[in-house]
Amino acid sequence: MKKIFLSLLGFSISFLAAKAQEKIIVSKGNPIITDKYTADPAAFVYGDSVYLYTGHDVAPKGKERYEMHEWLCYSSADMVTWKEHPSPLNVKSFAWASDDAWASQVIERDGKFYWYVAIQHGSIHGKSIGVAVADNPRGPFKDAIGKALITNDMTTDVKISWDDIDPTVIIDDDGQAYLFWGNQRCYYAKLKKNMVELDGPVQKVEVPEFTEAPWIHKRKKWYYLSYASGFPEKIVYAMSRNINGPWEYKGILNEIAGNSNTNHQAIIDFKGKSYFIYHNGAINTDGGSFRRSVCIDYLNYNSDGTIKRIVMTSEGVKKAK
Ligand code: FUB
Repeated sequence: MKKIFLSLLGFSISFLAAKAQEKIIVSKGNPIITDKYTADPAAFVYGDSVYLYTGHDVAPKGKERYEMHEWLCYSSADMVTWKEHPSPLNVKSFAWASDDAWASQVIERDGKFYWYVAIQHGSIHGKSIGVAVADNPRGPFKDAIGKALITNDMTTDVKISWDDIDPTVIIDDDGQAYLFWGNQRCYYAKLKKNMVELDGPVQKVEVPEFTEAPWIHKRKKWYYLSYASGFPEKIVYAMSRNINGPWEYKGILNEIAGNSNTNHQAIIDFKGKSYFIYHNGAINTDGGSFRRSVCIDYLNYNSDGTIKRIVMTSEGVKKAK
C-alpha cells in the first residue's frame, strides 16, 4: 500500500513539475517567440496540434558564432498560442557527442517519435547526425542507438567537416522512410523500418547551388526539396515525381532575411492551410545571424503544384481554425 502511495506521489510530483515548466506564449506576429532565441525550426502535425522543435541560440552579444546546447519544443492547436514544453533534448543526451545542438527534425512512426539531430561528434572529426527516440512528442527523448547514425567519414565528397548536418526525414506513402541532409552537397539514404539504421548506400541529390537546410515534403504526388542556397541564404526549391529524382529546380521560395545569414525553413499543412516556418534575426535588441528567431508565414501553391514566393511579414499568421 505504502509502495503504491509513494509511486503515485512520485508520479504526481513529476507531472506537476513538468506542468509548472510549461509556459503559454501568445504570439503577437513575427518572430513568434521573443523571450529566447530560437533557430532551425522543424515542425509536424500530431493529433490536433502542431509540434515545433527549434534549436536554442545562446551566443551572447558580441560572440559571432553559434552557441547551441539544447533543442526546444513548443506545441499549438492554432499556430498563435504556443505552449513551451521543458526542453526534451540536450547535447548531453548523446554520450558520444561533444556539443552544437544544430538543426533537427522529428517524425512519428508506429507511435514512436524519432528526432534526427545535427551535432558535433566527440571522437570522429566533424559534424554528425544522431537520432533520439521517445513515446511522446514532448519527450523525454533518449539516444536511440548510442552512436551516430551518420559521421563525417561516411561522406567524403566535399572536404569540409560540416557537410553532415541538417537532417530532414520523410516516410513515403509506401512506408519507405528517407533521410536527407547536407551542407554544400545534399545527401540522402533510405532508412529501415526501425528508423535508426540506414537501408542502403548514401546517395547524392543533384540540385543547383545547394548550401544546406534541406526540407523534404510531398503533396499531390509531387516531391518537394526546399533548401538554403547561396550565402547569405535564400530558400529555393526543386520538384520531382520521384524521390530519387531527377529534381527540377523551381527557383526562389524565400528571399534573404536581411538580418540573418541563414533562413532555415520547415513546411507543413495544418487545418487547411500551408505554412512556411523559418528563422530570421529580427529581435531588434541583439538579434542577428547568431541570435535568431522563428517566424511563420503562409505558403501558397499554384494550380500546377509550384509554390508562390513567400511573403515574409511582421504580422505573421492568424489563428488556424
Ligand atoms: O544553427 C546552425 C546552422 O545554421 C544550421 O545547421 C544551419 O541550417 C543554419 O541555420
